[in-house]
Amino acid sequence: ASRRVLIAGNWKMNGLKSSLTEIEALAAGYDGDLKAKLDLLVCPPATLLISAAERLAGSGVQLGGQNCHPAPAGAHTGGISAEMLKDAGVTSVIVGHSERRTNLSESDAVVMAKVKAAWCFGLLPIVCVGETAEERDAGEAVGVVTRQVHQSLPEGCTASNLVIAYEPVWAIGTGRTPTPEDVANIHGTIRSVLRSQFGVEADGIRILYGGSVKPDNAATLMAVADVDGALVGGASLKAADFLAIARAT
Ligand code: G2H
Repeated sequence: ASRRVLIAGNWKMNGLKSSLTEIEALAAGYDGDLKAKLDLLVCPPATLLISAAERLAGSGVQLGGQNCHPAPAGAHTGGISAEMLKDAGVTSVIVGHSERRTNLSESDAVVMAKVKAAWCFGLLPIVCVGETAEERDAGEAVGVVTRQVHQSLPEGCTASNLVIAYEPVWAIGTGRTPTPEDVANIHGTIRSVLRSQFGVEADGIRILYGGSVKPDNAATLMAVADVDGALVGGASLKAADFLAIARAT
Protein backbone atom coordinates (compact mmCIF):
# COMPACT_ATOMS: atom_id res chain seq x y z
CA ALA A 1 0.00 0.00 0.00
CA SER A 2 1.28 3.47 -0.73
CA ARG A 3 1.24 5.71 2.31
CA ARG A 4 1.54 9.47 2.27
CA VAL A 5 4.36 10.66 4.52
CA LEU A 6 3.36 12.59 7.65
CA ILE A 7 5.81 14.88 9.43
CA ALA A 8 4.33 15.87 12.79
CA GLY A 9 5.74 18.38 15.28
CA ASN A 10 5.10 18.01 19.01
CA TRP A 11 5.95 21.21 20.83
CA LYS A 12 5.23 19.60 24.22
CA MET A 13 5.04 22.23 27.03
CA ASN A 14 6.86 24.87 25.01
CA GLY A 15 5.55 27.92 23.22
CA LEU A 16 4.10 31.31 24.12
CA LYS A 17 2.18 33.84 22.04
CA SER A 18 5.53 35.01 20.65
CA SER A 19 5.96 31.52 19.12
CA LEU A 20 3.12 32.18 16.70
CA THR A 21 5.77 33.66 14.41
CA GLU A 22 7.09 30.09 14.02
CA ILE A 23 3.57 28.94 13.09
CA GLU A 24 3.45 31.70 10.46
CA ALA A 25 6.85 30.61 9.13
CA LEU A 26 5.59 27.03 8.84
CA ALA A 27 2.55 28.17 6.90
CA ALA A 28 4.78 30.16 4.54
CA GLY A 29 7.34 27.35 4.18
CA TYR A 30 4.91 24.56 3.27
CA ASP A 31 5.40 25.17 -0.42
CA GLY A 32 4.34 23.30 -3.52
CA ASP A 33 7.21 20.80 -3.40
CA LEU A 34 6.50 19.85 0.19
CA LYS A 35 2.74 19.74 -0.38
CA ALA A 36 3.30 17.33 -3.24
CA LYS A 37 5.25 14.88 -1.12
CA LEU A 38 4.00 14.98 2.46
CA ASP A 39 1.51 16.06 5.12
CA LEU A 40 2.77 18.57 7.69
CA LEU A 41 1.19 18.73 11.14
CA VAL A 42 2.06 20.88 14.13
CA CYS A 43 0.88 20.25 17.70
CA PRO A 44 1.47 23.37 19.83
CA PRO A 45 0.25 23.65 23.42
CA ALA A 46 -3.51 23.99 23.85
CA THR A 47 -3.29 27.67 24.77
CA LEU A 48 -2.04 28.49 21.27
CA LEU A 49 -4.41 26.33 19.22
CA ILE A 50 -7.05 28.89 18.30
CA SER A 51 -4.48 31.52 17.31
CA ALA A 52 -2.42 28.90 15.46
CA ALA A 53 -5.51 27.80 13.52
CA GLU A 54 -5.98 31.38 12.33
CA ARG A 55 -2.34 31.63 11.22
CA LEU A 56 -2.47 28.26 9.39
CA ALA A 57 -5.78 28.87 7.58
CA GLY A 58 -5.42 28.11 3.89
CA SER A 59 -1.79 26.96 4.19
CA GLY A 60 -2.47 23.23 4.17
CA VAL A 61 -0.46 22.77 7.37
CA GLN A 62 -2.55 20.70 9.75
CA LEU A 63 -3.07 21.44 13.42
CA GLY A 64 -3.03 18.86 16.21
CA GLY A 65 -3.54 18.55 19.94
CA GLN A 66 -1.04 16.84 22.24
CA ASN A 67 -3.61 14.97 24.31
CA CYS A 68 -7.35 14.72 24.90
CA HIS A 69 -9.52 13.56 27.78
CA PRO A 70 -11.29 10.20 27.34
CA ALA A 71 -14.64 11.64 28.44
CA PRO A 72 -16.76 13.75 26.09
CA ALA A 73 -17.38 16.53 28.66
CA GLY A 74 -18.05 17.07 32.32
CA ALA A 75 -16.45 17.53 35.72
CA HIS A 76 -12.79 17.03 34.79
CA THR A 77 -10.96 20.12 36.02
CA GLY A 78 -8.14 21.04 33.67
CA GLY A 79 -9.24 18.51 31.07
CA ILE A 80 -9.54 19.25 27.36
CA SER A 81 -11.99 17.15 25.37
CA ALA A 82 -11.67 15.95 21.80
CA GLU A 83 -14.67 18.14 20.95
CA MET A 84 -12.89 21.21 22.33
CA LEU A 85 -9.86 20.42 20.17
CA LYS A 86 -12.11 20.02 17.15
CA ASP A 87 -13.79 23.31 17.97
CA ALA A 88 -10.36 25.00 18.12
CA GLY A 89 -9.54 23.90 14.56
CA VAL A 90 -7.67 20.68 15.27
CA THR A 91 -7.77 17.62 13.00
CA SER A 92 -5.39 15.23 14.84
CA VAL A 93 -4.41 14.45 18.40
CA ILE A 94 -1.38 12.73 19.92
CA VAL A 95 -2.47 10.01 22.32
CA GLY A 96 -0.43 7.96 24.79
CA HIS A 97 2.85 9.82 24.49
CA SER A 98 5.42 8.14 26.76
CA GLU A 99 5.74 11.30 28.83
CA ARG A 100 2.09 10.79 29.77
CA ARG A 101 2.27 6.99 30.01
CA THR A 102 5.29 7.25 32.34
CA ASN A 103 4.77 10.45 34.31
CA LEU A 104 0.97 10.41 34.48
CA SER A 105 0.46 6.63 34.64
CA GLU A 106 -1.56 6.55 31.44
CA SER A 107 -2.41 2.89 30.78
CA ASP A 108 -3.13 1.14 27.50
CA ALA A 109 -6.81 1.09 28.53
CA VAL A 110 -6.85 4.87 28.98
CA VAL A 111 -5.08 5.32 25.66
CA MET A 112 -7.75 3.18 23.98
CA ALA A 113 -10.51 5.29 25.56
CA LYS A 114 -8.83 8.43 24.20
CA VAL A 115 -8.65 6.94 20.71
CA LYS A 116 -12.41 6.35 20.87
CA ALA A 117 -12.98 9.89 22.16
CA ALA A 118 -10.95 11.28 19.26
CA TRP A 119 -12.99 9.23 16.78
CA CYS A 120 -16.25 10.53 18.26
CA PHE A 121 -15.32 14.00 17.05
CA GLY A 122 -13.64 13.02 13.80
CA LEU A 123 -10.07 13.55 14.99
CA LEU A 124 -7.17 11.43 13.77
CA PRO A 125 -5.39 9.90 16.78
CA ILE A 126 -1.61 9.45 16.66
CA VAL A 127 -1.03 6.63 19.12
CA CYS A 128 2.47 6.49 20.63
CA VAL A 129 4.19 3.26 21.65
CA GLY A 130 7.76 2.47 22.61
CA GLU A 131 9.98 0.59 25.04
CA THR A 132 12.14 1.98 27.87
CA ALA A 133 15.91 1.48 28.05
CA GLU A 134 15.47 -1.23 30.70
CA GLU A 135 12.96 -3.08 28.54
CA ARG A 136 15.27 -2.88 25.53
CA ASP A 137 18.27 -4.10 27.54
CA ALA A 138 16.19 -7.02 28.79
CA GLY A 139 15.38 -7.99 25.20
CA GLU A 140 11.73 -7.04 25.63
CA ALA A 141 11.36 -4.23 23.06
CA VAL A 142 9.36 -6.28 20.56
CA GLY A 143 7.15 -7.75 23.30
CA VAL A 144 6.42 -4.40 24.91
CA VAL A 145 5.57 -2.65 21.66
CA THR A 146 3.42 -5.59 20.54
CA ARG A 147 1.47 -5.44 23.82
CA GLN A 148 1.00 -1.68 23.58
CA VAL A 149 -0.31 -1.90 20.01
CA HIS A 150 -2.67 -4.78 20.90
CA GLN A 151 -4.03 -3.19 24.05
CA SER A 152 -4.15 0.49 23.05
CA LEU A 153 -6.15 0.11 19.83
CA PRO A 154 -9.91 -0.43 19.63
CA GLU A 155 -11.64 -2.47 16.95
CA GLY A 156 -12.09 -0.70 13.66
CA CYS A 157 -8.71 0.91 13.01
CA THR A 158 -8.15 1.87 9.37
CA ALA A 159 -5.67 3.80 7.27
CA SER A 160 -7.82 6.91 7.55
CA ASN A 161 -8.57 6.84 11.28
CA LEU A 162 -5.25 5.89 12.86
CA VAL A 163 -1.56 6.80 12.87
CA ILE A 164 0.99 4.99 15.06
CA ALA A 165 4.19 6.61 16.33
CA TYR A 166 7.02 4.38 17.50
CA GLU A 167 9.08 6.32 20.03
CA PRO A 168 11.71 4.37 21.96
CA VAL A 169 11.63 6.12 25.33
CA TRP A 170 15.44 6.15 25.61
CA ALA A 171 15.69 8.07 22.34
CA ILE A 172 13.34 10.88 23.38
CA GLY A 173 15.09 14.19 23.84
CA THR A 174 18.43 12.42 24.35
CA GLY A 175 20.06 12.85 20.96
CA ARG A 176 20.37 9.05 20.77
CA THR A 177 18.59 7.19 17.99
CA PRO A 178 18.19 3.48 17.26
CA THR A 179 20.01 2.00 14.28
CA PRO A 180 18.07 1.76 11.02
CA GLU A 181 18.02 -2.03 11.56
CA ASP A 182 16.40 -1.61 14.99
CA VAL A 183 13.83 0.80 13.58
CA ALA A 184 13.07 -1.55 10.69
CA ASN A 185 12.65 -4.45 13.12
CA ILE A 186 10.14 -2.63 15.35
CA HIS A 187 8.23 -0.99 12.49
CA GLY A 188 7.99 -4.36 10.76
CA THR A 189 6.70 -5.88 14.00
CA ILE A 190 4.07 -3.15 14.37
CA ARG A 191 3.01 -3.64 10.75
CA SER A 192 2.47 -7.35 11.27
CA VAL A 193 0.60 -6.83 14.56
CA LEU A 194 -1.67 -4.32 12.78
CA ARG A 195 -2.18 -6.77 9.93
CA SER A 196 -3.17 -9.58 12.27
CA GLN A 197 -5.56 -7.27 14.14
CA PHE A 198 -7.12 -5.33 11.25
CA GLY A 199 -6.38 -7.28 8.09
CA VAL A 200 -5.42 -5.67 4.79
CA GLU A 201 -6.59 -2.26 6.04
CA ALA A 202 -3.46 -2.26 8.18
CA ASP A 203 -1.23 -1.86 5.17
CA GLY A 204 -2.36 1.74 4.76
CA ILE A 205 -1.88 2.77 8.41
CA ARG A 206 1.06 5.13 8.76
CA ILE A 207 3.77 4.30 11.31
CA LEU A 208 5.89 7.30 12.31
CA TYR A 209 9.27 7.16 13.99
CA GLY A 210 9.89 9.57 16.91
CA GLY A 211 12.83 10.25 19.20
CA SER A 212 15.60 12.80 18.52
CA VAL A 213 14.73 13.27 14.84
CA LYS A 214 16.85 16.17 13.54
CA PRO A 215 17.56 17.68 10.12
CA ASP A 216 20.81 15.70 9.86
CA ASN A 217 19.41 12.25 10.69
CA ALA A 218 15.96 12.56 9.12
CA ALA A 219 16.90 11.23 5.69
CA THR A 220 18.47 8.06 7.14
CA LEU A 221 15.56 7.35 9.49
CA MET A 222 12.86 8.15 6.92
CA ALA A 223 14.44 5.81 4.36
CA VAL A 224 13.84 2.78 6.60
CA ALA A 225 11.20 0.31 5.43
CA ASP A 226 7.78 0.85 7.03
CA VAL A 227 8.74 4.32 8.32
CA ASP A 228 6.01 6.63 7.03
CA GLY A 229 7.08 9.85 8.65
CA ALA A 230 8.29 11.36 11.89
CA LEU A 231 7.02 12.69 15.21
CA VAL A 232 9.47 15.47 16.02
CA GLY A 233 9.84 17.13 19.41
CA GLY A 234 12.69 19.53 20.06
CA ALA A 235 13.52 20.07 16.41
CA SER A 236 9.93 21.12 15.62
CA LEU A 237 10.10 24.28 17.76
CA LYS A 238 11.90 26.26 15.09
CA ALA A 239 10.14 26.32 11.72
CA ALA A 240 13.49 26.32 9.89
CA ASP A 241 14.59 23.03 11.51
CA PHE A 242 11.17 21.43 11.15
CA LEU A 243 10.95 22.37 7.48
CA ALA A 244 14.52 21.10 6.96
CA ILE A 245 13.41 17.71 8.32
CA ALA A 246 10.44 17.73 5.95
CA ARG A 247 12.67 18.62 2.99
CA ALA A 248 15.18 15.90 3.91
CA THR A 249 12.43 13.28 3.94
C1 G2H B 1 9.75 12.22 21.20
C2 G2H B 1 9.90 13.39 20.34
C3 G2H B 1 8.56 13.98 19.96
P1 G2H B 1 12.24 14.64 20.60
O1 G2H B 1 8.99 12.54 22.37
O2 G2H B 1 7.39 13.29 20.34
O3 G2H B 1 10.70 14.36 21.00
O4 G2H B 1 12.27 14.77 19.11
O5 G2H B 1 12.59 15.92 21.29
O6 G2H B 1 13.05 13.46 21.05
